[in-house]
Amino acid sequence: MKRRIRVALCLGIFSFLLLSAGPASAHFGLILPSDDIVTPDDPKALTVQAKFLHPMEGHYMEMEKPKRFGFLHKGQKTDLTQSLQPRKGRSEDQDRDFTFWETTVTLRKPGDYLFFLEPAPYWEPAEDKYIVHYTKVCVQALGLEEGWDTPVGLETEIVPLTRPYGLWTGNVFTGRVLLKGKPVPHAEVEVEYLNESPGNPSKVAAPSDPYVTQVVKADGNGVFTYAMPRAGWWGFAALSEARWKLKKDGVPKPVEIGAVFWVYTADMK
Ligand SMILES: [Cu+2]
Repeated sequence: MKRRIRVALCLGIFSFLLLSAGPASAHFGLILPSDDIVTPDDPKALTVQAKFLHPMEGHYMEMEKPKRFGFLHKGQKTDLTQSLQPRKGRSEDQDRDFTFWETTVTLRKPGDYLFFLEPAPYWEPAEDKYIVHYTKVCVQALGLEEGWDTPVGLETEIVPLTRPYGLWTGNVFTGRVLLKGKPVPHAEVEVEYLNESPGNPSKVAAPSDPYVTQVVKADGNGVFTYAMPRAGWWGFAALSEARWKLKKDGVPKPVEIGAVFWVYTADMK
């Protein structure tokens, strides 16, 4: 609870609003592919964007070039960090541009592509700490459904127990939270809707602050479940404090490490 109030302060500072006017919301790393499924008759190049934001509010943070960005396919990692290009965006209610990162990749081989991202540490003055969100998304390619349940081996990550593509609105997403490869019992997982999801007809307004970020807790084995009530992209973030610190002006500061996973849901029509 405390943490979410501080996040509200961060938003206030960064949107140059009155501190008390900042809505409660959480930070999320985001990997946004132009498609979550690439079909054999449509093997087009995929645009993949990396962003750092408050998804429900549509507030974007300035993002430095990620430390590491790539995908895992059939047990092999491909590094795409050097292919990332900086892009500028502007969200409706912010009077400044923000930087995000983009690349294009053509998925030529069948199987699941687990895209992953390790960002540069983000300094959050309102919370007096750094934030590092290890982020993942799965793109299914050319008909072979294999690989989505493989851990990438990140410092912390969510490993899906639900196949993370081809999901209908209303489906549940179940995942396991890992820290250094081990389950995190009773991890707290924050869930947010990407209000600017492609295909989302109208922005969702939160009736009050608790609606912005949904919160679920994992069980004793680090397993959590959430049912997604709307078509679009949904982000899941499990947060831990790192054992290590990073220095800010020579002073060691705590580091929030997040395991973030994104899934897309479509309406049954
Ligand atoms: Cu922020």
